[in-house]
Amino acid sequence: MGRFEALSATVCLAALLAGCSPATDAPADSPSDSVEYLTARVEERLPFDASSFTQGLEVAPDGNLYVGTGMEGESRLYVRTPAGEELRSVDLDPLFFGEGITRIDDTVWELTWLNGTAIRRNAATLEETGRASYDGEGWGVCARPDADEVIFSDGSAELRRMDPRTLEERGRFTVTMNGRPVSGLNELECVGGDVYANIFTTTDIVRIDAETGRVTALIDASGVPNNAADDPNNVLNGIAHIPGTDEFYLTGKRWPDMYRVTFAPAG
Ligand SMILES: [Ca+2]
Repeated sequence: MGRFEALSATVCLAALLAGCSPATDAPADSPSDSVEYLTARVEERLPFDASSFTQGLEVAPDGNLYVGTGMEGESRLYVRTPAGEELRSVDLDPLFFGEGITRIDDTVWELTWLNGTAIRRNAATLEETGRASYDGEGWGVCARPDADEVIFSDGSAELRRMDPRTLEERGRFTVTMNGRPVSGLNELECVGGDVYANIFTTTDIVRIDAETGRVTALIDASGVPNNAADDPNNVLNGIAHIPGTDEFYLTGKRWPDMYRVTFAPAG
């Protein structure tokens, strides 16, 4: 989701939880999930790009980052080092509003928000190699090569499973915590059997079981400094797992910083 108009439709998960006690507030016919409560701890601050309306963030096997950005006329996909050196960049069609990105094998996909179009590119050169269509809005995307699927978000509580080569939809599932749908699922990150998702406009991240859709952890990232200009659009958005570690990068829309973080038990 690119713009701020939909804010009123979203729910702060933390606020929702504040009124809930485990088990007793869950609907009678739904299970009480075992949810871990974690906190994002900053290990290192790295430079980012205050002009990037960040919508997608992923680390390549060589440790460099793919970044997808939004806004019509400004959207692009670029590759940079963790230290901030930009290695290559391609602009989207100025009519497109770029959204989530993910890499699988030698392909990078970039979604668009309201255009119903995903751009497929060569992961090394970023040259366009094709396009795919999908229904509705495109928000976040992440690849699960071991499951031969791509997970796709549209801002609702539903995630889609798609063919990683064609983005043909195979099915949908609802993300729930203690039986309640969790809406506003935005930028995604697939790690093994888990899908991590930013919750739109909040500093909450959920870890979702990719098979059942149940939330297994709620991660409080409110302690990660947001040094972006004072604009309600400039929220946390961007989570990328660092391969071979238990660490992640977090950033946001027009954030001048990116943070290497770990997720530790809260308290
Ligand atoms: Ca990501």
